[in-house]
Amino acid sequence: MGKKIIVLGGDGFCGWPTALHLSMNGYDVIIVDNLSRRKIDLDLGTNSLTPISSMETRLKRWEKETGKAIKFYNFDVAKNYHRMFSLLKEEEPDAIVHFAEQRAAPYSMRDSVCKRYTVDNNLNATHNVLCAIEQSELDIHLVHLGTMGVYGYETTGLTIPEGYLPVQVKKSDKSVVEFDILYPPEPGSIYHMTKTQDALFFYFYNKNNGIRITDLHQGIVWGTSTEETKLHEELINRFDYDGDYGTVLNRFLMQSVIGHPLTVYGSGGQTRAFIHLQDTVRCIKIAIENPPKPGDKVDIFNQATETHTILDLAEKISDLTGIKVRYYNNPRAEALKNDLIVARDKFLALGLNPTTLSEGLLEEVKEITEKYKDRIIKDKIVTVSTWSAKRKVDTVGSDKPVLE
Ligand code: NAD
Ligand code: USQ
Repeated sequence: MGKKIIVLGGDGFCGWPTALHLSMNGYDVIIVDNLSRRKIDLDLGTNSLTPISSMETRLKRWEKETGKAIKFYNFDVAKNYHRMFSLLKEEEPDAIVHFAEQRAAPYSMRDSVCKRYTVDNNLNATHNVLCAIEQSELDIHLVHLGTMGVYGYETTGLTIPEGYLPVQVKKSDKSVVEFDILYPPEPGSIYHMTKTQDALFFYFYNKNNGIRITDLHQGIVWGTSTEETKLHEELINRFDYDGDYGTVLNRFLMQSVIGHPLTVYGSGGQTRAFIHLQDTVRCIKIAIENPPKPGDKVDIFNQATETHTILDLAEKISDLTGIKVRYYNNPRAEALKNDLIVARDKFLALGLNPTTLSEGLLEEVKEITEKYKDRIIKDKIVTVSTWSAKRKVDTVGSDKPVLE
């Protein structure tokens, strides 16, 4: 058996295919998840476009298809500290991959309940993991899924570095001191704010306790299938399409199949970073295989393979499908347009061969949507979560960009 890895949040959109990819590649995988994401779907009255099996069915099917066993523990990492700690002592993992957070920006801005849940859940989950690693006295490498959104989306003209910004400060004697600082945090939602605070936890536990940590600032993940999830329908991955959890490119692809106008917010001038799910799972394996050395500072990677404006994506899909672009009042407080230049040399240097947006892959997502389109709850497509009460919910849209 290869190295032992605990995947926190291993029932989720990124966690499930990651657990399978690691298991397929000889790692001994243990999943921890409290199934909170499935419960949020029930609370919101929505669902995954794809029919996801129970964890029990998923794991039995995986063992049947591959002969490989994955263990599963159902508990809340943010609340059950002692379970987390005792699991580390029992299993003595080599690494932990931490996905177990509430990850939707719109959900985190919905109301005071969702804001407070996101803060409690995300900060306590991350802190409990760090505290348990330290108390266990084991040398466990922590790989965390962060977000490109920690850097913010202001146009600066800078290439966003991988985590650290070199700065020069003039002292009173006019000499110049140079050092690297964590890139200044610029969160755009309560969810993104929790990720900027995670970074400070990592900084502290690395400095104070020498914990080896890799923080992956990931862009928007698109696609739904990986080589492993395609092995059997019972291994199918979740696909979020609703106004809170659905991310932009997967939403546009889903909308183009069912004939819904493509829901561009504002002018569509926002530039964002993207990565296909297949590359997400490859990057995580690469990160596990290349841990920081003892004594190294937190290792930060930008996990994104390309950038696009939202309007460019919508127009590309519109050209392929004939479904029209429609502009909605932006429910979010964000710039009308921004540039985004992202350094992403580290994964390339470690051998990532990026999968960029190609018609073939767009086709694959469309095929999945076509197959399961009867499951879509249409009135959950438009978002009702706004960044403040003065941003009115727009369910109708316009054929002209909304320039405010
Ligand atoms: P997801 O919601 O599908 O998966 C998260 C999983 O964690 C869920 O199965 C949930 O039940 C579980 N979970 C949440 N809180 C928990 C807790 N306290 N204890 C135990 N389990 C808990 O989200 P995802 O899309 O797979 O994202 C995973 C991570 O990757 C997140 O941290 C997110 O910030 C990051 N990320 C995602 C994207 C994306 O586009 N999906 C992009 C960049 C970064
Ligand atoms: N957008 C639209 N129309 C839609 C949905 C979104 O125009 O129907 C726009 C938004 O206004 C925003 C952009 O598309 O400008 C991206 O929105 P998104 O919902 O696809 O992504 P975001 O809220 O940024 O969050 C997602 C994941 C989150 C992750 C983040 C990476 O949910 O977990 O951290 O992507 S990043 O965007 O790089 O910060």
